Amino acid sequence: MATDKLLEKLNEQFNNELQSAYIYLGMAAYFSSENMNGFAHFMNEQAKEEYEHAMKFYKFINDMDGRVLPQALEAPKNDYSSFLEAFEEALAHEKKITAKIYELLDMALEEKCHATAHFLQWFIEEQLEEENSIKDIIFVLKGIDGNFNGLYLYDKELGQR
Ligand code: OFO
Repeated sequence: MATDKLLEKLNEQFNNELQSAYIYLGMAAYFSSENMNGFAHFMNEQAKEEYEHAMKFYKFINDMDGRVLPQALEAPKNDYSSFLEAFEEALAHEKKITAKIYELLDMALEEKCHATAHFLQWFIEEQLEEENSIKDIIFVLKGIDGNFNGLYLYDKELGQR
């Protein structure tokens, strides 16, 4: 059974996932305002995934007889100097989230809570995938180097997500 300390940390992560959704929604709104619907679609899908991640924590906290405590979210940034900047910030954010998942796993292992350690395995893989998919986009955006034609074509590709 999870300790109160571990349940509190799981709750924190539930809120972090919602905050991630909100950050990506802010980025989607920025891309929409730039008339790049493929980029906006990509970020809206990302926001939906983050909500699903939060709901995995929601279910798990309940399964562990804890109580989910939603907290206030911070207003996300809604303007960026470039598309590259937005994705670089997304990568920096995901790295922070990965570190939080690792901390959570460290705590679960310290407390010998195998159910939590097992639950977190999915997130360890997911973080690796997310970081890598953002790195791929950053690579392409660096190549495009702000060129409108390049962005326009890449927008069509990201719209396929
Ligand atoms: Fe939930 O993976 Fe991103 O933050």
